[in-house]
Amino acid sequence: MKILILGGDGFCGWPTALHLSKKGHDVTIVDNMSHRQIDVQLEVSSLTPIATMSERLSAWKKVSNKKISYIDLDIAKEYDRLLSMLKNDKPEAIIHFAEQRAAPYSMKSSKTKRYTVDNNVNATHNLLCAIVEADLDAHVVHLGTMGVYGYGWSGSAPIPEGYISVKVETPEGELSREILHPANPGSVYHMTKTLDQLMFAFYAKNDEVRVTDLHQGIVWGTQTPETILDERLINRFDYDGDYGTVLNRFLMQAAVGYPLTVHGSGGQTRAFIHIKDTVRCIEIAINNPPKRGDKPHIFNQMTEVHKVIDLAKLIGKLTGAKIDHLENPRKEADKNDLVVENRQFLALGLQPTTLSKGLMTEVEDVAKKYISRVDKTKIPSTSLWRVK
Ligand code: NAD
Ligand code: USQ
Repeated sequence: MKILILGGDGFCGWPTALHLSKKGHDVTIVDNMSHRQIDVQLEVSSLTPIATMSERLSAWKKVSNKKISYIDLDIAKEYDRLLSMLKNDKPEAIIHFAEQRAAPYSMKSSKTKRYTVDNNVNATHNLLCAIVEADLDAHVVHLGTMGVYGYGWSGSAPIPEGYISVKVETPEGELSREILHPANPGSVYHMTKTLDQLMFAFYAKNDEVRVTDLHQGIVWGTQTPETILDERLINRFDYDGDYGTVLNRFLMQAAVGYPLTVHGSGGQTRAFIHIKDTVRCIEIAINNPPKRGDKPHIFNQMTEVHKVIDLAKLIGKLTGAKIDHLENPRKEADKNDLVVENRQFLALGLQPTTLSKGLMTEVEDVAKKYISRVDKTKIPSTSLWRVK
């Protein structure tokens, strides 16, 4: 299959590009390198030494004898180039990772809030609009987030996969409807993902664009069977206070002897998935496309649910790391219940990589190996949800 990977230089996009290329697909990466530019702006770098795109692609050619193409394009700003690319390349599937994805970065200042909205909303809308203008029947697979549902809205009731059944009282009697689960974003970044959902619903209804929206939990881990083949293929590992996500941050903090940075009590319960499973889920999604005229297919892309404090205690037990309870920089519930439906991926054959199988590998093979690259001053989360 001819596949475009928007955001294919990123943490989820790069291993996905390699996996799909290995499976024999004709892969083209599109990325404007904005995450690498934000690294420079924030004076942070990936814990792992990530190679340039041309080094990455030539290393892949060498180890696999397969070619991945690369186009440097800003999909939020360069509509005409995006349109010509779709008309010329005619991809059958388009995997859309190309958004600003850090909640703390999105809450840092009015500049980063506005950048996140401009970038993410325009990226998604330009893509949908260009697919229609190019008269292309490509399947869009978008990386959404579990955070669109919010936390605690429905108590301990399981979060369904995208849609919820409601009953409405009318003078003529009760009506039953299936609607998008109410959106309850916890950051400007998460808000952009709830806006994406409405754009998908509209373009699926109006133009019969085929969309699968993957509501993904927090991704942990670094390597996949392909990124491990050569050091120049290594995946990125963000550990800084803006882009680092909780479990990978704890693993790296344990390796350098930094007390684990639990926000508040750590009663926040979140959904998780290993990067190896992210890549497999995307392959499953492209192999099971919606039909024209279907409403967007929504899958909850997660495999496990944990409380932040339980993760910290588990890592503390395995490594001897101490735990620090910090004042929470975010505005979020101090504790919440979370039960998530993920039957669709399991039914389609996903076999989850569990925490118990991967935690220590990550500490030993990644965090400890690149310990000399750590800048401990970049660990604290300084982005505040409340304006002082
Ligand atoms: P990432 O920042 O590492 O990758 C995103 C890539 O998109 C970057 O390489 C960036 O340069 C590129 N990009 C951003 N805006 C662009 C634009 N306008 N034009 C072209 N390229 C652009 O992030 P990631 O962790 O790989 O996340 C990928 C997607 O998955 C995001 O949409 C994110 O919301 C979603 N997601 C990530 C996680 C996670 O834990 N990492 C969890 C759930 C959902
Ligand atoms: N947290 C800590 N200590 C830390 C970092 C985070 O206690 O050092 C807490 C946060 O306060 C929060 C939870 O851990 O309660 C998760 O934070 P996170 O940074 O790991 O995840 P989040 O900000 O939600 O964002 C990440 C990705 C985002 C994706 C989302 C999936 O950056 O792209 O959409 O996970 S989800 O959380 O399911 O919405």
